[in-house]
Amino acid sequence: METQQNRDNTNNKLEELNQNREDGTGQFLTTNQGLRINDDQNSLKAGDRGATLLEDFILREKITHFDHERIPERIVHARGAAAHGYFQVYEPQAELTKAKFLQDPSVKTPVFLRFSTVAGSRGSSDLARDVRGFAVKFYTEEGNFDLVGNNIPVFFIQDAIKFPDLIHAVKPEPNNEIPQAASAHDTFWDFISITPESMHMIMWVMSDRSIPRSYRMMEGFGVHTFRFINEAGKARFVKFHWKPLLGVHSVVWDEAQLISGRDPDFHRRDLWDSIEAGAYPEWELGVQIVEEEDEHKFDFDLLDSTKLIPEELVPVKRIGKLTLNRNPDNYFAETEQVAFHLGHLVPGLDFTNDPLLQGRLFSYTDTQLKRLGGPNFHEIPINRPVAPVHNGQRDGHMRQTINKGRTSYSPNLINDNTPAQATTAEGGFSSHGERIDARKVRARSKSFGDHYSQANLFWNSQSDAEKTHLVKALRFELSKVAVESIRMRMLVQLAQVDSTLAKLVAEGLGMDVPAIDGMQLNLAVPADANPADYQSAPAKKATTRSAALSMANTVKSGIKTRQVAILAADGVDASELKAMKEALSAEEAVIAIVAPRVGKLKTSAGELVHIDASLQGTASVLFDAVYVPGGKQSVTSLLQEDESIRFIHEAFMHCKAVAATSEGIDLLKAAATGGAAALLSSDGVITGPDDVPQQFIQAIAQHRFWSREKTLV
Ligand code: HDE
Repeated sequence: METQQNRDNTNNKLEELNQNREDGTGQFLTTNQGLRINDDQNSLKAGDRGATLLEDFILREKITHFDHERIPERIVHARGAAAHGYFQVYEPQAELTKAKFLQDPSVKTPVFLRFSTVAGSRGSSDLARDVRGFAVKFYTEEGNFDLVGNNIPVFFIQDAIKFPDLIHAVKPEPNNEIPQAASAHDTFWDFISITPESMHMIMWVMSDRSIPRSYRMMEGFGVHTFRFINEAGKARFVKFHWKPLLGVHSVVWDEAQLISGRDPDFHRRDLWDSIEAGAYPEWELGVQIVEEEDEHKFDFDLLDSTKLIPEELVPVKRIGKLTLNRNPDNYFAETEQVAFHLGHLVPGLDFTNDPLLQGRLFSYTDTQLKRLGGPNFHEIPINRPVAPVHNGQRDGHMRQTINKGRTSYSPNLINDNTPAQATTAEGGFSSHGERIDARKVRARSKSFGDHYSQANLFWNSQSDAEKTHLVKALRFELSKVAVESIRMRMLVQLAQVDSTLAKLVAEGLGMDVPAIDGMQLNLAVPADANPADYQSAPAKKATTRSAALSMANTVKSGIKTRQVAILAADGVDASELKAMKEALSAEEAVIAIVAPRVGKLKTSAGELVHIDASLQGTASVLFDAVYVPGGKQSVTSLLQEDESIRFIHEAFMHCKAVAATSEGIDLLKAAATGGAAALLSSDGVITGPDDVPQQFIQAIAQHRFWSREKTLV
């Protein structure tokens, strides 16, 4: 099998990183000065029981380095996982942009992609209900381009000045630092309940989008409207999308909570293992293009990050593909030290005046100065561009570059006025000459004022199962809110989005939806302003549904990389086991034999089969589907284990594909709390008599069978 070690590392960024890679295999142990160490077990002492001597420079070096190992974690997006890969454009995009990496389909541009949760600390669980970061660094010939996006296309707030408030509200509460990586607490909902601009984002975050099945099965979005500029200087608005080739899939909330205990590294591990196995994750880069003259033709503002452009209004054109094909060698050096910034861009791209985007342009460099300790973070190997760097910036903590010559200023005569500025024809970046003629004001544009209509479009576009999950998520979150007035306010906000939604959430809280009675719904109002000017009208009811907003319409065509558990013990029916393994392997699913203990089991034909996990060491929530082959002895053993009953029960409750053949069906019956007949006749429960493996494969591809749940709508 291809492994990390023997893989062909062709891209130029990976080659460039080689100069910093270190491998101690087969080498002597040394100090940081290269001195070979003779005794790493004992410090230098006055006598063998004596006090340790200050002279022990080897001890001091080792302990001092250890003492300084930690750096501040990211204030947001602290927990992450990343991988290397490459991007290839399908066709030249010269009409849209002059960016070089979007021209030549034969060029593979190296990328580093970091996924993250937002609210939790570095050590929190992957499965928190949260937005996921989707940050891509393209190492292009013209310099680094960072597309620092999320897995949700809109954001909570419209203006960067509110970001510290939002994050303080969602982070653990300051008095007791509880709860970790969770929005289900008073301060978050306090802020949200009086900040109606967040209501569209709340719909997304309360949907299953915020509990992805894997990083490989998430969409990514640039969120803001950016600009593409072509060679002739023509500008167009652009929104960026990443579409996963495996489709967009999520787990269920109960499952997410269980995974957080069973394997808090579930998403990290999934990404790592898939790449190690050569099942490289892939996304297509999509763009929505809006001509400058159409800027004002929508009933929302393109500069407002709480709005998306429905794909029905502006289709997403897929222009290239990103493939992740190499895990990092070192988490800290690469995943932790990578520094993204929206202001890392290349000619052919530019910003808009989105006030959220504008604030981010300040924040990212500022935060790296604190986190990475000084102005030379661009020299850290993972951050270095492959394009050459020449300028007059000098010195500072941990400077690596040895700048030759006497000049570090421009213009100069001594060095022939170099490094020289580049003309635009030579690749020099010049900002788009947008005309601005305005009064200086602190204000929110009136065109940002409709806070509920797109929230309603989202709600209206969900399937019944998705709506049910969304209602239950809100019930869960708001049930954890202790302050009654916050729950009440939230119900009023939800009523502005959709009355059924509000009513269903209210039922779960044992409340009625309160009347508005002149209540101001938006308290984010400047002191001198008229509050009435800041109130949004209730949602314009969506007359259509946007198919792209529902995960029910995603790709469901295959089972590649899906994790399937086969429950078995000694005496398992050899031919049934073989038939299922062959069928699943042919579809590139990942199979794990789960048995009462680890080691090997003996099939009915006497063959020894490796056991991948014991029933105590794993759980159904770590798999997409489960199969129980026959074999009297095997099933009798499984029936004696509480964990195997629980395994089936949970898989069924989480609406997964479940299959069994011959005696294996007895385990399904034993696990059926609602009656065996009901379980066996449920959608996605495959017991034959026809070709069980093929039916099972089709069932796994469906991802989940929501018909097993009671819908609320
Ligand atoms: Fe970020 N954000 N953000 N953000 N963001 C950071 O930068 C910030 C926003 C996003 O894997 C920080 O290096 C402000 C939107 C990702 O390293 C910080 C505002 C979107 C990552 C910061 C936003 C994002 C960050 C913390 C409101 C989606 C992780 C550490 C104006 C389009 C990148 C760091 C990684 C990280 C600031 C809003 C995405 C503090 C002020 C909207 C994926 O600079």
